[in-house]
Amino acid sequence: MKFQKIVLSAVALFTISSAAFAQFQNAEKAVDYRQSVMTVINTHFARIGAVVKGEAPYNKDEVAKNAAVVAMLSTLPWSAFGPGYEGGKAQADVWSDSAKFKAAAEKMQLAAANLNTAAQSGDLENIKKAFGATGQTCKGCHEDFKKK
Ligand code: ASC
Repeated sequence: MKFQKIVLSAVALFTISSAAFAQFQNAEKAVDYRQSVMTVINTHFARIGAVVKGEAPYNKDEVAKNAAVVAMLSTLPWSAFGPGYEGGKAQADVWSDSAKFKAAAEKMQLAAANLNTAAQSGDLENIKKAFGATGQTCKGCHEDFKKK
């Protein structure tokens, strides 16, 4: 009886902690979440891009706001690429080569943080460089891990 109680408690504890670790109800929700986050990242990144390309005037506060959004959102998609969340446009390599994927994700977050630093300081030349570097991390990861 006592043993059964212990087993039941252990099962209950495991169920509760698994539920806490599983951040999405299912793969479809995870795919939807990461695609949504990347869509918003793209919107704000492209607004900086327009300035960098000379298609829009440089407004320090606007670029700073957009870069802060990109830097903040850059931290979000990765939990939605966890085990069991295969699908969407993600290649199987995201899960089979997760160390490489994690490194690419970290590179992007670091580049986005650097872009944000440049944007807050208001040096357009630095913003241009940091924008280019960030775009390269987006592109590189998509080339390796996104279905064409
Ligand atoms: C974006 C977006 C990408 C990258 C890439 C940068 O806004 O959707 O995939 O930037 O184009 O080179």
